[in-house]
Amino acid sequence: MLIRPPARHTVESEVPEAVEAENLSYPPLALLSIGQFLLDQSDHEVRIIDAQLDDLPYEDLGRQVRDWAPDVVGITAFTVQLVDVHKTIRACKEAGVPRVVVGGPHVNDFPQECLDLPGVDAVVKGEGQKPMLDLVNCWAKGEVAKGIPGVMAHPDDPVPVDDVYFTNDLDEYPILDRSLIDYQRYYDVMGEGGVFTTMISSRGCPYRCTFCNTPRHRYRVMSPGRVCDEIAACLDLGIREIYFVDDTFNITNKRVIDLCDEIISRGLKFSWTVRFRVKGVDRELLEKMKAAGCTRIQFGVEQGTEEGLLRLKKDVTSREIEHAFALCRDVGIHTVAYFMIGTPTERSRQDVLDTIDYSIRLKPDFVMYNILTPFPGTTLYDEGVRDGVLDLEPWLQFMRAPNEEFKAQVWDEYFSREDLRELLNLAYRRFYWRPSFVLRNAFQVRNLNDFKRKATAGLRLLAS
Ligand code: B12
Ligand code: SF4
Repeated sequence: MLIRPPARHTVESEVPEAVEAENLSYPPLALLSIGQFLLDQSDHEVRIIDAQLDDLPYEDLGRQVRDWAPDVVGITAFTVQLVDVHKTIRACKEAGVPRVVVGGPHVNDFPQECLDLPGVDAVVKGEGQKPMLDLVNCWAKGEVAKGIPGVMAHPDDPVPVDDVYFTNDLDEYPILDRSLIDYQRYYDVMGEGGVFTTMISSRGCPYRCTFCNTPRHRYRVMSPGRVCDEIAACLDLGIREIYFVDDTFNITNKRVIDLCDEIISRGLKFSWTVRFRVKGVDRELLEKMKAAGCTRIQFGVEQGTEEGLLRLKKDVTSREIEHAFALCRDVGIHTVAYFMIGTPTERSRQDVLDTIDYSIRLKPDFVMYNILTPFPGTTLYDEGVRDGVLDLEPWLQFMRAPNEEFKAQVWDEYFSREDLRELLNLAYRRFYWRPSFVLRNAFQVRNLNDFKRKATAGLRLLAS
């Protein structure tokens, strides 16, 4: 049984609740990938529970686990959701589950701390498909799990902490059958209201933004043919919108163009969204993407000043940013701009207001603002510790004993947490409550459900 924990006690978030609530409507892609691999390569039975989607109370979760009585439960873990991961582990153990495995981004960063949590029998680092298969096969044969690449298991597995599993050939992963989950219930608040899913077509990113610790040396892509096979399987299920969650979709323009050519030549009709870097965006690329059905590009802009961009090692200039947004407008692809506020180079309220103004001047279709929250394991975090702004100890305590009171430290050299939240709310109001934005979106609403979703998100934002 593979479980995404409920999102009840997420570490106090750096985005307003209204935005967070809408964010949590994406499918559990990691669990789907692992479940599909197990089904493909073994006779194990698999069931996926998305306790987040249903906001499942722990008693109900425990009941479902007891009813199905799995031999092994696998849980996916984001660091910010550690309290819920912890409660999920407890619910499973109380329901009599013999073995609990935890994987996901949190484990990649803090494997030993996670293995030491009560109730955890093993952790999996890196891509979990193959390690999870080897682990459950090993347990099914009654053997002690030792020496499986990417796995650390009790008791006394001698696998070194830095041993992480990655495949060199992403095409070897089986095509995901989204009917393993309740795929019609997921949606994208910025989307067009059609049946929606997420997909991943590459792993890693070679850039070095200081706030991000995605694996740098292991950038790998799926072939266009493999990606299109999975798209075709989605279309067969009636899915019409796909969000590619690759860290950075456009590491090279050639790969994007090859994929677009394949989509066009196969006649695959759907609308899609990607996460992009600004660098390298040109008209030829955008026109090709538009022809292949791309309707939206999400850009991590983060800052509007050269100093801010340099400090975060974004490796782009504000001129390149403005050029990319102008080109998208011209070609007719919607844009989302991600910004951070409360960065080390925003030293006064005016600096943050300048960031907000810059985001409006760029004229994206949507903006997402986050308060910068440096995560341990990133270069920015190390810089904060070096400069005496951040302290690792509270994080370590949280990871060893997750508790609901923990608040992640923000970069508080110039602003208090309260100041930053106030500025964050101001940023959302300034962007979204401009008459030009409200009017444009009123005309873009496609159906009643779409209207309800957008209106609810908007009203919650206004109230925050
Ligand atoms: C899409 C995405 C989102 C989406 C949807 C997230 C979701 N719940 O599905 C949204 C926009 C909501 C989001 C929000 C956030 N995100 Co996000 N997000 C991603 C992104 C781009 C893709 C995730 C994905 O679907 N990957 C595809 C799957 C197939 O890969 P995977 O998750 O890595 O899973 C593999 C392994 O980890 C492992 N595995 C995973 N689970 C399990 C379980 C078991 C049992 C096993 C054995 C193995 C295993 O095997 C999987 C298959 O190979 C990643 C970066 C990335 N490219 O992965 C960041 C990432 C996961 N996000 C991150 C962060 C920090 C956040 C936020 C905190 C940001 C913020 N400031 O608000 C929020 C938190 C949201 C919340 N409340 O939980 C970090 C997580 C760091 C951490 N230590 O937890 C990441 C890694 C980005 C980064 N490099 O910093 N995110
Ligand atoms: S471009 Fe995106 S994924 Fe790559 S290092 Fe920067 S923030 Fe991380």
